[in-house]
Amino acid sequence: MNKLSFPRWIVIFAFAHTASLAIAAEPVQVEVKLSDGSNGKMSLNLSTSTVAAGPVEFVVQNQSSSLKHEFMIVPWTTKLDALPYEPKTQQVNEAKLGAMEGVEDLAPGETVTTRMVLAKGRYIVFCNEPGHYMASMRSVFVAK
Ligand SMILES: [Cu+2]
Repeated sequence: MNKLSFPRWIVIFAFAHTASLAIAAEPVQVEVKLSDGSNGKMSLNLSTSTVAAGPVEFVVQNQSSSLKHEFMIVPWTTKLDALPYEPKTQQVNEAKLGAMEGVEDLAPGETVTTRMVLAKGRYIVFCNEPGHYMASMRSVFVAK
């Protein structure tokens, strides 16, 4: 082995290490507002519906004064209203979904920050308290 090859390898490794730290330190931040306003109309609003694939930080705020809400995210390529649904419980059947993540049961007024790494793709975000998915607490989310 010649003397130059070892130091070169160290330099390349250091660059790769620095790059990964920079990405991990600055996830994209998305604000999520869960609401059932004064007229009782439920909504799930996102500050943006498209981010770069990679680390994402969701700041999830339950703005309700009386109801629990939640924020779930699942990879989904077809229609917004086509998640597997159980009319009996009025909920999306989570057992039939694959890789779902999120925050369950936020109390009224509670804010929770959750971080995850999203692969490139199309997702649906929704609230799965009984009746809320069908009451339009759902939205398309894309990681490019
Ligand atoms: Cu809800």
